[in-house]
Amino acid sequence: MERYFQPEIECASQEQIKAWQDERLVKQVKHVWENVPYYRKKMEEKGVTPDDIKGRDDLHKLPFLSKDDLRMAYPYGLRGVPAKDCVRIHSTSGTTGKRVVAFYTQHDIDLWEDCCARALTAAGATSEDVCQVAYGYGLFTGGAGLNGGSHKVGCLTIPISSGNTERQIMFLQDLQATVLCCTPSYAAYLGESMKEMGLTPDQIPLKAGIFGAEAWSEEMRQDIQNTLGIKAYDIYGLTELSGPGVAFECSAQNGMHINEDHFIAEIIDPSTGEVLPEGSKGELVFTSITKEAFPLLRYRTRDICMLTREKCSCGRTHVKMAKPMGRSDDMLIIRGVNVFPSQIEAVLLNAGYPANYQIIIDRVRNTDTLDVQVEMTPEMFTDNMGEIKKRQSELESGLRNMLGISAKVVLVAPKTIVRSEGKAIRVIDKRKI
Ligand code: DLL
Repeated sequence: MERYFQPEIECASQEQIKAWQDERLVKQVKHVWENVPYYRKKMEEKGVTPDDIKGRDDLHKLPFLSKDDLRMAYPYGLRGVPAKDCVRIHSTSGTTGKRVVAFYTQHDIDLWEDCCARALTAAGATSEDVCQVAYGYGLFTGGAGLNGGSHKVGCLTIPISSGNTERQIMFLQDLQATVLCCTPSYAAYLGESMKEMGLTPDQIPLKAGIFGAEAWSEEMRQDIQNTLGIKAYDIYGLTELSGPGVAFECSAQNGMHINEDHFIAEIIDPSTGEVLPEGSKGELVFTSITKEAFPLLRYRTRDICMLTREKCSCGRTHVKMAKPMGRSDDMLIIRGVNVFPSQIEAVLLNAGYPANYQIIIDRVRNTDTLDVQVEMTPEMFTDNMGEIKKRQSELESGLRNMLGISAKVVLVAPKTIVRSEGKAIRVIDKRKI
């Protein structure tokens, strides 16, 4: 039986969803116009005022916001309420530039936790469950978001945070955790470590996992489901919009319902900004419609994705987003060809390799080189060089077919590639361009 945290919202009619979005968008635009001078200036430059926005159909009139705007307005420029009304911040790791700092009022946190509670409930969690939250706590949104959601559902929550793999496995066993929340790469690592310790999936009561914060393939889902003996559900979100729970997967396990009572999603052509029809692949753009402290209108996520309103078997009516296929800024241009790391991962996992790999790009005598280091599983590990060479060239031809350019594959021994407790680092680009 499908369970819902807020059935009247999650299963609302399309007319009701549109009515909420129309009304809330008008209010959100007015709030931004009155309280966020940075965005008001952008609206003025485009010649739009709140009077032009009567509902969802007018969304396209508003200017976009990008990560560059967030950096420019750092730290307080996009805040919609005074500091005295804010109760918390979260922040991105800032590896690719200035940090993004997002602010929250108590009301914002309350709605965000509802979204995470919807995700947990969709994965089958109830107050009977023990939920081990192994996303990082602190500035990262993963730990705090799922922690809050888990409380709302009434699960016994283990706020273990990321890392310390032995302790994670000890708690899974001793405290009989039934739901695990962490990044998919850490879930895969936990599965691998359990196997090494001689533990089989039936020795832990875990039944479901809520994995997100990074791209992961269907092949990786199967792998995690088998090694941990669970159902693995995807969850999506970004710090700028609140964190995890912007969208979440249901029992259908094919795409994530976007919480449309809080966010309006659009797909645009990333090069022209034109809004694309439903079912097209393009950049995901979000507009918050209920946020107080950090309202964002038409925020360009850079995530490449597709939306569908096809009826879902779970009974939820909110629009679904496909698994993001990568980020427009993840896209590598190698010898002039567009390559997404997810394409490389699909080739490796389809050929039976684990998701432990690293893509290394360099430029030698003005030509880009693409090396892929892939770990063998303990079962396939061999020191027979002939066998290794044969496997390497099989993978090389698989990659050439998928990408249209050649790549050099180096198979390495099990456990050679550094494991991640949070988001995995898959790409090392050494080119100095
Ligand atoms: O990763 C929030 C989060 C925490 C989501 C825990 C899910 C679970 P950021 O660190 O700001 O926030 O990174 C946001 O991560 O724009 C996507 O590119 C990527 N991302 C997040 N979830 C998924 C997912 C958190 N399920 C950025 N699949 C986003 C693919 C994802 N990519």
